[in-house]
Amino acid sequence: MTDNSSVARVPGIDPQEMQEWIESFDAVLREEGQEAATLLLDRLRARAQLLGAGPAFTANTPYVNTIPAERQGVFPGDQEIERRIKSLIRWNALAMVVRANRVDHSIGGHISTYASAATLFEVGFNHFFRGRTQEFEGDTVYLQGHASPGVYARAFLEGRLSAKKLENFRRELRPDGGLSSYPHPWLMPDFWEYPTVSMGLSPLMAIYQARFNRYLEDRGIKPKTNAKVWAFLGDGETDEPESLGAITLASRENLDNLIFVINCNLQRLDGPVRGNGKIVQELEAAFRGAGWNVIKALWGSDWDPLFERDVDGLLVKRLGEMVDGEMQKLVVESGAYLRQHVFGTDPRLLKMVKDIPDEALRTLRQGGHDPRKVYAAYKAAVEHTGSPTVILARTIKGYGLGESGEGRNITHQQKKLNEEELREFRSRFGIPINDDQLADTPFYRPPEDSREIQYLRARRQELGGYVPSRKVRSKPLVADHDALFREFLTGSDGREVSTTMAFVGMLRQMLRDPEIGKLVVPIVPDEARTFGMESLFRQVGIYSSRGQLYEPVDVHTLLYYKEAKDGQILEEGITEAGSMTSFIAAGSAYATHGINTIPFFIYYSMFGLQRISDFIWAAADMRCRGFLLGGTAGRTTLAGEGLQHQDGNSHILALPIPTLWAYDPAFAYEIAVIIQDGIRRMYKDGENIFYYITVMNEAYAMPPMPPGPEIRDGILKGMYKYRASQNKKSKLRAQIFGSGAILREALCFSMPRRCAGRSHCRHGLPEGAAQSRQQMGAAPSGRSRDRRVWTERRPRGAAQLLRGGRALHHAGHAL
Ligand SMILES: Cc1ncc(C[n+]2csc(CCOP(=O)(O)OP(=O)(O)O)c2C)c(N)n1
Ligand SMILES: [Mg+2]
Repeated sequence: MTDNSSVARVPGIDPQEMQEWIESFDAVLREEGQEAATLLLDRLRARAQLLGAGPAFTANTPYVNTIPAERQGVFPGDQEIERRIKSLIRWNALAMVVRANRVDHSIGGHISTYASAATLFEVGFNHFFRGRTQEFEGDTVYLQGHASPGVYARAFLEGRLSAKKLENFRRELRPDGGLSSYPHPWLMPDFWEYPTVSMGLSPLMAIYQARFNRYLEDRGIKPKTNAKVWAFLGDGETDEPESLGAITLASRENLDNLIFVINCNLQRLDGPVRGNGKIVQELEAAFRGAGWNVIKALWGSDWDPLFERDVDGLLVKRLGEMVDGEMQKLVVESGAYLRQHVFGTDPRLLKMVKDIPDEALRTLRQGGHDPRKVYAAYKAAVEHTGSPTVILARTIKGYGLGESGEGRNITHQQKKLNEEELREFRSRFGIPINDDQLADTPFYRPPEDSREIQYLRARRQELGGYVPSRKVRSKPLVADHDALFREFLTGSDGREVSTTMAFVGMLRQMLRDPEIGKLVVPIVPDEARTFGMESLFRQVGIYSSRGQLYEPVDVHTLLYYKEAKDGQILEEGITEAGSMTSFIAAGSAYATHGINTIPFFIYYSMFGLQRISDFIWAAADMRCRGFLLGGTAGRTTLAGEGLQHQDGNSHILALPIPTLWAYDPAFAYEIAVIIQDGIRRMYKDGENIFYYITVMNEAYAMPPMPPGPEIRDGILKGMYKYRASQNKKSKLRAQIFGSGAILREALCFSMPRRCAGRSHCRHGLPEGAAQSRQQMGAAPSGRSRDRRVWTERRPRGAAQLLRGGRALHHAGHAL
């Protein structure tokens, strides 16, 4: 029973009546349960709407924990020992950065991100993140990159990293090796799986990874599991457009295998994320609006008794109206300040905290620093079905750094602590290091048989091994796939086709192959028709987790838009960034899942390296494999389209990426040689490289591959002699180079007399094509060859779609 006097007055409502409403609701909740109470509210809301008195729209819930104390359940771990382990990790993470910066003050590193994320990480490591074992594929965890010192410090306690490695943080080239600044699978291939430090990439990668996991399951390529994809993000990071850019895809696809944890310390690098607003509420509205399950973990257990006393919601209201700038101030101020500024606005609030001393008020914990609240949120997230979950956890940036950084605007760049500050930190977290050792700031690892180490190891063993940990588990392919590409080496018999069409022909062949057919993952951002790929819709289907719930408008045509639950094409819609993260998921599946999926991502070349290069770098860092195809490349004949088809720079942008093999072919046989060799290098020999191949829309006759063993080699190296000069008399010698779109111009120049009109120029055409073909052992022309490799053999009626490069050419103009 509530005391009538404590009910806040609502203007125009009799307090007695208000009291009765609250009591009735409490009774329904108590006796009928939460579901009934929610239904009652829904019903009332609907009724109010009907009578024209509907409540104003709000996508927010009050500024309190989503999971009330009475429903949070029991924390299953040993809280005291976990706190000690966490303290040791905090110390070693801090020591790593402080020591490195003593040697060289330009080394950098971060202390305060991990300081705020420690509990969020530790509850995951001790209770949730499952390692990859023979029996279970394991969870995928994207860890906030700037918190890497904490991950290294944990691995040190786990016995996975030596003190020497920690010593050489950010100095990987030291004699005994070191540790990369951030999660970097290229530099630490046995440790890191996912590069996360370029902010905004990992949320998008996580969404498409979770969707790709479902794709593999729906296509029967991997067994269905309850593995989760976790992504730990900063609240400032959510300002990156990529961070929230695909959240509706995650809910649309019901990705309940996906969990975001957003570390809401209210600060970014320079200052508050939303000084004049509330980032938690803003994110809640965005995610709820997008259909996510939102769990707020804002307040620690110390706050529970206060909320219990807050029957009329005064405290909740007060916390809801304070902007983040004020909230941040509370962290650095005294308990008296907090009493005055939070509770001093209403005598009834002051009454609530009258028995709590200032010091206890000051140290009231945030939800993200309370393992019980974090555990409850994670448990609810992993048990939730039907939609992805985001956990918004309130923390303090630089937690534990006291005067030297806690909650302060400078904290992000804090890398040095003086002896006094180190002493305070040491004492606060109970690290067994003497005062006289502080100047040296040594790492500390308790003995192997200590309770801490035993506990930590036991927890990881129970959860299937260490995380993060990268292991390549796929088996190499065996076939050489000669037969798939042979037809493309022999030219098109004078038929005019584009290199795009040639590539699509190869893709079609590969999709039919018994070894690699099911492993091929075609990815398109709404350009399949432009590239003449629509016949693949029918051949292998477009992936849709729901199958096809409607009769497509073109169902009566042969090439109808076929969506299927086991469809193979990832038709991503207009998102090159999203498509690229699908590429990353598929291109790294050889390590993540032990499955050699081979992605072919084809897009307008102008919207690739120029637009989403950071993702392409991330793919390189992740040791991704696969093929990027830059379509309509090279200053095409689609000039009327403006700059979207005037790519002359993507190869320049490809150049600096060390593992990206970029080619600008002009002839089908070149593409065939490159792709076949690429599959061998990546999936048979296990090289961690990927390919960028530009393909064009211009149609011309494809010559056969010139004879000679050096040609194949030359193509792969990037240069070979296509033709010698026919002018034998000239004293002067010229070497004319060309590739891709300019190659046919180069061929004109190589003629004794330059041709007058390029559009009708035939100099690019091979001479003695039949002869070359015979020399190569291919079927001579005249004998009927199977033309399906160039364009799909189709029944009459679809002829206009068959016209290879030309059809493509016209389609391009129509866009
Ligand atoms: C794309 C990108 N831009 C800028 C940075 C530089 N940077 C590193 S950390 C940081 C602030 C991070 O703030 P937040 O996301 O809130 O994480 P916190 O450290 O507060 O947990 C910035 C701007 C970056 N790493 N990536
Ligand atoms: Mg932050």
